[in-house]
Amino acid sequence: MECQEKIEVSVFTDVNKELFIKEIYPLRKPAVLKGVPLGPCLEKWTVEYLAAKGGNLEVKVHVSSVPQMDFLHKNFVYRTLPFDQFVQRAAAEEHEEFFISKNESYYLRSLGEDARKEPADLRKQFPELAQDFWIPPFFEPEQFFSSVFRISSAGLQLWTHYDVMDNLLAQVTGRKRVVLYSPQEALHLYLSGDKSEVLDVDAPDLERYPNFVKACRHECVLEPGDLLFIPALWFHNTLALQFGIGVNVFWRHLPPDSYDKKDPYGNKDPVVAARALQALERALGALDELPAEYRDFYARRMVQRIQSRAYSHQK
Ligand SMILES: O=C(O)CCC(=O)C(=O)O
Repeated sequence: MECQEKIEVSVFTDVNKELFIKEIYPLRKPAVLKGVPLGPCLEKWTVEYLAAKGGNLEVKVHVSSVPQMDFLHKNFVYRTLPFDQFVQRAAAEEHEEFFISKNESYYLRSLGEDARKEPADLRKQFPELAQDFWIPPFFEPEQFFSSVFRISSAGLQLWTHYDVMDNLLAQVTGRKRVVLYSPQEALHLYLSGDKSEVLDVDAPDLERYPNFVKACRHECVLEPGDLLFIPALWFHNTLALQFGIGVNVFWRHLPPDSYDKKDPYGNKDPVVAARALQALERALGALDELPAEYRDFYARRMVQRIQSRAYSHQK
């Protein structure tokens, strides 16, 4: 059935650690948190200041001729720029120097020193700027996984995806719309790995993706100083309404051994889930040995078994 309602993400004001841990975190639902002290970044992080303090560290950025970035069909290129130049370009609408076109859009998701091994940590890659951003003390220090710059041109829209860590997305400057879908909507989002194939969440191609209308949309607009709690596995799609600077902090919700050790992005499925998915592929390979009529019958039985044994929600 089509989902009729658009659900506004709940907003909590004057959130402190106790309120977060007792009232918000256990719900495992997204929440906008207002009034959490984020440090001097809120006043200081102008383009000029960021360029001066961030220096000329080389950063790998996404560059696209259209603002709606599509990871699955790769409508963007990766380019390297000194951080100071990148910030200046991302803040401008037209560029004298460009890679593809003078109106190209930019997006930075900062990376660790060795991007294939190490998660991003502002304190290591941008020590001077990191002092200006106070990580909210809503989890134990040993649960910390990464802190990531998210800097986007105005209009930049990032594809719908999920991460496997709990996440606080801090909006430091600029406004950003975020659309979210609960993990129970997975069957309606046409997933390819951790990403949805439905690129345009506002005008989806319903001939290709008819079940998308069944997915209930949660939505909020983040203002500078807001934090968005995105629980692990919640799908999110962001749209920068203005040039904006964000930082997101991922932390481990599950015991440390649950996570893939070689996952600098925080988006690889937990080891046990990855094992289950591999076992499913093996089971599907076994079904391939049957004639179509039998394969169909046993596949339906497997679906039913999975539903009755492992689903904890009806949707
Ligand atoms: O804010 C953005 O641009 C994307 C944020 C995001 O994907 C995340 O925090 O996981």
